[in-house]
Amino acid sequence: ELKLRNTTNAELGASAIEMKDNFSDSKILLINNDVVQTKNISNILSKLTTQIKVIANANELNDYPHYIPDLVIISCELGEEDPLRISVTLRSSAKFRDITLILQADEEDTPIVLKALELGINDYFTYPVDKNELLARIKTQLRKKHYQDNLRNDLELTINLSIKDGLTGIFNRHYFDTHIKQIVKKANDKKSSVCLLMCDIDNFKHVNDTYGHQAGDIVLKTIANALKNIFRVTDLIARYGGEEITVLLDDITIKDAIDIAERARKEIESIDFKIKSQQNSIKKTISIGIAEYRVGEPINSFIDRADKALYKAKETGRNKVVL
Ligand code: GH3
Ligand code: MG
Ligand code: MG
Ligand code: MG
Repeated sequence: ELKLRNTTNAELGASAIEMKDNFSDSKILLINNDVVQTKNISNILSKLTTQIKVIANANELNDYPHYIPDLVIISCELGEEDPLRISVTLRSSAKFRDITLILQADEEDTPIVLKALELGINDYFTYPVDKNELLARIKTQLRKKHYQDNLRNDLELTINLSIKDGLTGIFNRHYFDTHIKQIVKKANDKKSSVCLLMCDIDNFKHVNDTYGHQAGDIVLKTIANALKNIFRVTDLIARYGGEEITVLLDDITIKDAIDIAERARKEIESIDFKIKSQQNSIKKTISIGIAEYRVGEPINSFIDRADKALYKAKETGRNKVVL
């Protein structure tokens, strides 16, 4: 039921609190070279958070490469620098695109304010500013930002859960099945070269049987992680089955695929796996079967050839790469 007329101030306040009323984790940046103004604004905003940073010009942001504020207040009087240009630059950068932008204007700055609002700035205020008005505006924006951040995080988490394997963090079988279809279609359309690596941990059962299933999990995780570091970000690494990991390499010659598979094999061989209950670390190896996609070939047959190559690697002694 929507009660518009009878809502008391107390009720309004309560619903605001439900949204977010603690802003101590919010980071606010002032881009302003006027010491009196920044002191005054910081003073007002210190009611909300202690995390207030002041810089005199936008370039100073480069001095803090890991700093990402939630909200930026950009002064209209920055001398050389154009506040609108700063706003657009921040918005269009991957790092700062989600931050809230507030313009601090003068009474006579109306044309800039209009332009800024058109360019996607979130809000503005005119200086000198009423303390309560400024607090109300900033709180509203920080609440909105908080809400959007949560929404985005939930969405990312959901997407992540549906395409990634929970134990290893690499892509899951479902994602692999979907992705290989696209890559093979591309290979057929553009005649680009695609290779598939089918990797399997050698004598993995022995780890489980000797040190327990949890130790096995750690070995599997470590190997998946090592593989992630070896291949390019564009290569698709997926958990195909229990301890089988596939790597789909797009736009690569078979020679390069063999080279990188060999590097992966050596890298795994060099790892000292730490097992909780054991004093000494243990060694593990992987075997890799490779297949190069043949134009027109069904996906099943492509995977099957990589599988057969893996089987041959196992049959002929393990810890090797076989084409
Ligand atoms: P091979 O060299 O022939 O591959 O020997 P292997 O022991 O690795 O082969 P096999 O396929 O017989 O055993 C694979 C084992 O991997 C069996 C299964 O219990 C174990 N396994 C599969 N998934 C997981 C997992 O998520 N965690 C752990 N700890 N073990 C797993
Ligand atoms: Mg002025
Ligand atoms: Mg195995
Ligand atoms: Mg296996």
